[in-house]
Amino acid sequence: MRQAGRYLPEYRVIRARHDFLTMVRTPELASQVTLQPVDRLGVDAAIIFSDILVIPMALGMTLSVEEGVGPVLHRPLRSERDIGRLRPFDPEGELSYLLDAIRMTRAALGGRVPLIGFAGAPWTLAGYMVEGAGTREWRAIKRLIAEAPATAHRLLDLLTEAVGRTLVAQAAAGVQVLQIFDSWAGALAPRDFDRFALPYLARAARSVRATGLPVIVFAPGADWALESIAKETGADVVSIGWHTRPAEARSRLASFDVACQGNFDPAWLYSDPDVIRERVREMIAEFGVQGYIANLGHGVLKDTPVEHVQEFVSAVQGWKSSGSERSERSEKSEAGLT
Ligand code: 1CP
Repeated sequence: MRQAGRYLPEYRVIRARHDFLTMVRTPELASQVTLQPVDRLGVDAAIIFSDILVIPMALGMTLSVEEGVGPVLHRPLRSERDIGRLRPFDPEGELSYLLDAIRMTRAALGGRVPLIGFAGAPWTLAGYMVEGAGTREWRAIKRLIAEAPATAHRLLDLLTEAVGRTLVAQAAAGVQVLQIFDSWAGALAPRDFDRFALPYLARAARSVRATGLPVIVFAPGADWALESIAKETGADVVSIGWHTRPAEARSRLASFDVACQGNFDPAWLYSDPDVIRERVREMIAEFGVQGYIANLGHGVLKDTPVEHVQEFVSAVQGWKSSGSERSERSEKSEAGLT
């Protein structure tokens, strides 16, 4: 999940001097910020400091990140003509800052922890490009799929190619894991998810198989589709949102060869460190340690006390070294039973 950001004092120091987009587009700054949670928290992986909205920018849209408003894409796409105005996609040219940041970060990490690259899924990117910003109702994008489904499919198709090529370019630049965020999956009714999100998510995920890198897929709010996500995307890891009970996710995914990641509700990082520790213990016990990446179920919320994030990490890492609290699942697997 998002692990850099304003809850980190050292992030705020850099952010006070540069706006968010300058940070994203300056490889030295992006690399520096990527390392902050690794250095401060001792997390087991780094995720490159960037944003899912770099693809719409590379396609020619203008992005601004406004104080108190969040990211805004100007002149949102509403018609076939608007889509026709997008630029041909060239990740090596338009996203060279991202690829340079990856190369620089790999060198700076010196193999300490793996580096994760990522992109937004086609449906989520289409949502931002048609709405222009985050929204509660998703009225413009839903109107487009209802009124002009062929236009929506054309946009989704174009984005699928862009997402796949961006991830492949990140792999070539040195990331060691790829994650696809379908953050707006929960906006769709199941049958619409099956038509407008899942096939494109699956195509994007499958188009990067040739890199040989592990692929993580995250579609929060559409956890009812866990099985079809696992089946259609062929992902190595399915990220579980905090709406879903770990044991339920595990049992529904038992017949697929996938690991699970998640799913601590980041809001509970506001609670007392003792409560965090107890909740982490429960979460890990429920998931079981086999094929499991302990993580949040969404990004760190701003104003989260950094010591509480540290508590989460040390509770997870403490579990690793304590033999007494292992789940039945991992004991079985150690005995070669699973
Ligand atoms: O300092 C600031 O004001 C910027 C806040 C911020 C940050 C730290 C934004 C704006 N993006 C990011 C970085 C970011 N975005 C990372 C960082 C990697 C790291 O941890 O170092 C990642 C993985 C993302 C991905 C991203 N951006 C997603 C997918 C994950 C998710 O949260 O579902 C989404 C939806 C975005 C869009 C976005 N960018 C920024 C904001 C505030 C948002 C959400 C806006 C909205 O939907 O209303």
